[in-house]
Amino acid sequence: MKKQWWHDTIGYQIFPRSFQDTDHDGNGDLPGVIAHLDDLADLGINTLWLCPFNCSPMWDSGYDAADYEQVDPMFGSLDDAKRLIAEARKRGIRILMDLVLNHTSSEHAWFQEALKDPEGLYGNYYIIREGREGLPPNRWRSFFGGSAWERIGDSNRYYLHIFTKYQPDLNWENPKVRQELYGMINRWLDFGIAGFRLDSINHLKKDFGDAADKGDPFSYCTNVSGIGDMLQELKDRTYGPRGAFTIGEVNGIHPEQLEAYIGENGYFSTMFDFTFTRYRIRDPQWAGRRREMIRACREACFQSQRTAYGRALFCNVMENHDTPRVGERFFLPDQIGFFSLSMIGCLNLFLGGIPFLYQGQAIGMRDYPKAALEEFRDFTTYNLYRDYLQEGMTGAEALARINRDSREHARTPMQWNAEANGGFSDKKPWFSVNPNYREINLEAQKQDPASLYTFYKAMIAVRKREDCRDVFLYGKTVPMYEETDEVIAFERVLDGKRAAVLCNLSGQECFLERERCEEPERRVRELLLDNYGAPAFRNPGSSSTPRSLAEGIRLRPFQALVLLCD
Ligand code: ISL
Repeated sequence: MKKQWWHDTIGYQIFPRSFQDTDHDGNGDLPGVIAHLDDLADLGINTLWLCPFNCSPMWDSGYDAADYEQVDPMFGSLDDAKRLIAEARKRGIRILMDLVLNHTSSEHAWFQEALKDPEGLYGNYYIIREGREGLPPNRWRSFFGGSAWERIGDSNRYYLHIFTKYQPDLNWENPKVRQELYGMINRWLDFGIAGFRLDSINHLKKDFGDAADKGDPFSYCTNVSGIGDMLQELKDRTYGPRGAFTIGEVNGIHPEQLEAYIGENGYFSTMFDFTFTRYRIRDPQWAGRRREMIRACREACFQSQRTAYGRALFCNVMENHDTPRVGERFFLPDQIGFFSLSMIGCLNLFLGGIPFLYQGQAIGMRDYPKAALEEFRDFTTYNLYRDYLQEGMTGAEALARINRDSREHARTPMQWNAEANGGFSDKKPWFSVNPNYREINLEAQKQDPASLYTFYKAMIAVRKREDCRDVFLYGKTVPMYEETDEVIAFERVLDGKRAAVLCNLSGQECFLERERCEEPERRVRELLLDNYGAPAFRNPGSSSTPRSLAEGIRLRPFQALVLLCD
């Protein structure tokens, strides 16, 4: 695979509104990111993806841009953005922006003009259609519940919004729209942005045929035939010629499309592998079936690895701003702690591909259930609550469902220390801080040689080691011990160099028997990591370090071993 400058990425996603408040308004801001660049460099991070910080009414946390080229005053100014880029660069850190091209805010000037004159120039910047006898143009649904059409005043016209009604879809069939957006993207590249995470990017093209009647209710707007031409033009007219780093948020493409999307000449540098964000032990389908869930997740994970090997690099994530925290998704409540979280972190760092962490993941931040609906802040939470009531749930049942699945668990303010509000703000935070900040915070863990943060630092240091980096980035992933339940184990193999990653996802000890090892003669040359091996998380020559896989390996509950092998 041809080497690219961004192949050394150790990424970190920041949800700016919940990162650090420095101007005493209860909201995180860009100077707050600057204030913690040393912390991020200390962890070993070299790439930051910031969720949107453009002007926005914040109906969808900034994924509703009212002005693509201004920084929302909540987050600061363009000067702050410039300073962030400069200060990050001094620490070897590059900044990616979150680019939301599928839709704008309903408060964007273009949309306001479209409402005034739906037949005019800006009316064709959006997707406005005639209704049918007082009904929407068709039965398309929004990802966030309800119809995908919103009526314009008391006219018979409707506009399309595949997300909230505050996010009208842009008409990507209109070359003027594409022209406007390309200009904006190139100006951000001129500004010093190193690349982009491209939001909802596989929804740009809509199928106005009879798509609504196909199986998947979202087939009308997901990976619609012909979208490749749009994505190719987007790349050719903006980040492609600059060699910028791009991460596509893409769901549901077929393996044979992978090359077109993220191959050497793909539309994007990489795209997220959402495998591990899709499995949730609290989903009814997995209730009481954790063993089966892990088996399904392992199969999907190895399938991704096989699909990508030698062709492309996925971007591996365990958490993001759209999912509950990984601890609550994979473990029973009494299992969530240092060992389970450090073990699952090994899968984030040592599977093939580009690793991205989410803010709070490296210190083990947790879900924060709410006692009342009013404590939630996400508009989509209220949409979902309304839908659950319409489905016949009681208020308590709907609230319980929201607490089980809400993406807002990942949006509680970052827990920096044991001071008020976890050190996030000296004013009332826009969203309540998890009260466990007194026990779970960065300051405490930085001092603790046996903390999750220290283990993440150790993992990243191993990931970046000169003699290991290429194995973990490009190496073939060869599954191991696949018959052993609740274990995800594999070798990474490149040019004869081998690293075994052995993760016990169960709360019981397990034994990896020689007979089940395809390469029993594999000798262990170095113990790279052992989450039971604090403080150095590796204890060369200790009794627990196997000398060869042939001996069979005993894994303690939630133990993770990373072994360099001959
Ligand atoms: O395609 C999907 C499911 O198959 C959805 O996951 C969809 O792609 C996803 O919800 C898009 O999420 C992104 O865009 C949203 C925003 O609310 C999310 O936070 C962002 O990650 C609208 O901009």
